[in-house]
Amino acid sequence: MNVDYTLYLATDRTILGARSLEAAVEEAVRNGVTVVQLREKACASGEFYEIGRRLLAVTRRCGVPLIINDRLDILLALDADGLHVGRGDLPLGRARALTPGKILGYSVHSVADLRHAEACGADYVGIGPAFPTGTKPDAAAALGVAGVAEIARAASIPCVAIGGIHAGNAAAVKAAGVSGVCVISAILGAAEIDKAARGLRAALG
Ligand code: TZP
Ligand code: MG
Repeated sequence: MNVDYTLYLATDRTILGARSLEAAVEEAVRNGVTVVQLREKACASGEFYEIGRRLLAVTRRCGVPLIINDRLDILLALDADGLHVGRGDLPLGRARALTPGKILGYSVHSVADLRHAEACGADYVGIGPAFPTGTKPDAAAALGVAGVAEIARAASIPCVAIGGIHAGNAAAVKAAGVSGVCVISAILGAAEIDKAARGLRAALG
């Protein structure tokens, strides 16, 4: 599958307040988001499936891929477009074997992690955290633009940078050689989601 990673939105309902996730994601996609990841950390399986079902209707209608964080069972049950795993999740090689024809992403923090992703047949990697972030309390130390660039330079598969990225630093991160940037709070935490997505797209060129 040919994926446009330019502006990758991962979800977190906890920062959305009273707004519906589907409405927020649709607004973001209509204003420049090119790929969506359903990432819900505190969610029972039935609820995860139900949110995914509603979100998939949105992403299908808008023509962007929906990637599921961590949960292979939910990906398969929904027949969504991809799976994203990290260290400590399902082993990447097993995830690859079980997701033929789907997008498979892996979170990396080093060139060694990247090599593992490539060896296992991942389609892309998420490099992070680029900058300090309050969204992922257990995130490793920030890599900075130079750290992101070092991994991106070594990569033979598409890379997206994640962590603390917003319209003010997105251009510098993109210049590090990534295919795109992944954000949570810069879009879902914004008072005006349409403007936030457009601002990021403008910064990314
Ligand atoms: N992985 C590394 S940093 C991060 C994840 C999931 C959180 C990114 O959230 P934000 O709000 O875009 O900094
Ligand atoms: Mg994970």
